[in-house]
Amino acid sequence: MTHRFPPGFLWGSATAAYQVEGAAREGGRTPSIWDTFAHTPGKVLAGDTGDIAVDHFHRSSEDVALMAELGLGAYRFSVSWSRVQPTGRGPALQRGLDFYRRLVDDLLDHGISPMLTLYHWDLPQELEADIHGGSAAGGGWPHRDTAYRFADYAAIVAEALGDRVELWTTLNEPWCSAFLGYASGVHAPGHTDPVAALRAAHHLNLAHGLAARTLREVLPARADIMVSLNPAVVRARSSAPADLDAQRQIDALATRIFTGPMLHGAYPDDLLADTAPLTDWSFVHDGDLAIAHHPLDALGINYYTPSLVSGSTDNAPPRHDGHGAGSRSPWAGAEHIAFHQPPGEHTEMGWSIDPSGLYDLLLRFHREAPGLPLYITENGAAFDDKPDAEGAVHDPERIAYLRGHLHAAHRALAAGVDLRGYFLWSLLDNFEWSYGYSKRFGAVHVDFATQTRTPKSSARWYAGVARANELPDS
Ligand code: IFM
Repeated sequence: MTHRFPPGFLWGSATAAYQVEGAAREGGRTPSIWDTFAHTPGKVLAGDTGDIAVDHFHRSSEDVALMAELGLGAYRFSVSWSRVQPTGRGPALQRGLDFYRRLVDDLLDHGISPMLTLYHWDLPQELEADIHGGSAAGGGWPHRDTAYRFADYAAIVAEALGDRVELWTTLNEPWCSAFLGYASGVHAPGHTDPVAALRAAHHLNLAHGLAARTLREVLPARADIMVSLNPAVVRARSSAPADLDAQRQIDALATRIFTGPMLHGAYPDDLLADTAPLTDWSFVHDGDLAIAHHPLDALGINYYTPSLVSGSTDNAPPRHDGHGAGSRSPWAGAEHIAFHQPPGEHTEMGWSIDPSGLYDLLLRFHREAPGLPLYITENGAAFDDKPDAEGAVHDPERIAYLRGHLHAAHRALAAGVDLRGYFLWSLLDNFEWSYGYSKRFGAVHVDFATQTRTPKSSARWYAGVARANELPDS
């Protein structure tokens, strides 16, 4: 049986600005919440920061040439908001926009389609510290005005690059921005307030809708507007009512809190009931949900691993993902729910390897949003990859991971899912947030001391799949 993909299927790789660019203080860029967080002692493993990262800002031509050599058809990158609009409000900084224009032109010259993400977690620090709005939660995403600032920023980027970028993503994984940033504290800005996290989630939904509306006004009709979510695949440890209820609750907090407004124009009733002891949701204003429900041209899905939950904590303490002293549960109002390690193999992140979760997600959204094309905007794995004596990097575990997940994607296509592309996370080893440089997700190895790039065997394998538009039998 052959595993051919449809003609025109997009094979790409992905990165994000703070994880790869470096050049943190160049060209007028101001700090984002991640610069501040990473420079706060104890927040990131080994005190690592994105100051230099993998120097993509200076090496983007080399990196684009590498993508071309690998035969990749698309590159998903994010724009650093504080590089193009330093204070998060007011005029654009042309020098910042010029960097992205050069990157996009370089990609197009090499026949690589750019997919641009407006927000991959690096809010300008000035907006986090904003006191103008007078919100009890201070600035940042718990503060309503941030959503409007985001729409203005979207207009700046769309006006600068709308003539040459056709694939636009508003937010990347807003769950992480809201719940890891404001409830568990393992991500910037490092707050541990569950109500702030729920407010942040709502303002991210609003920001997405406002930005999608702006993009639709500014961009040519051919441009596709989407959002990249990390919907959870939540499995119950047993069919006991308490475990099934835990599964429902986490699904609401992880996934339906975003897909409700974005795809259906409403928050799920069970989410509102579960969180009623914390908030009355009065921060949702009339008309917000209609804005969040802006029509989309596609949906981006990021998938790595499933979760296994139970409703009682008698056998396992709740497990919170992420490094960081003083972190709490990200699950606002559901802190009692226990997360268990699923059986079987796992990656260097401790994440279990289960391609069936990807299949399940693709089928879920195929059914839930009929007619909406899907992209896998992130999928990949961290392993402890090391160069051998000859300098080559062999990563058979990553090849096996990719093969399994691409088989799952192919199965979903065969079941009728309108899947348009796959973006491997990540092109390069990079700054893995609170884990610093300790986790390598790249198909291309980076020596962080010299910035030397070495394609791993998985990069060559993936290049072969992309060129053939087909999965090899073995
Ligand atoms: O590195 C991250 C990325 O920034 C967002 N999605 C998950 C990846 C792996 O943790």
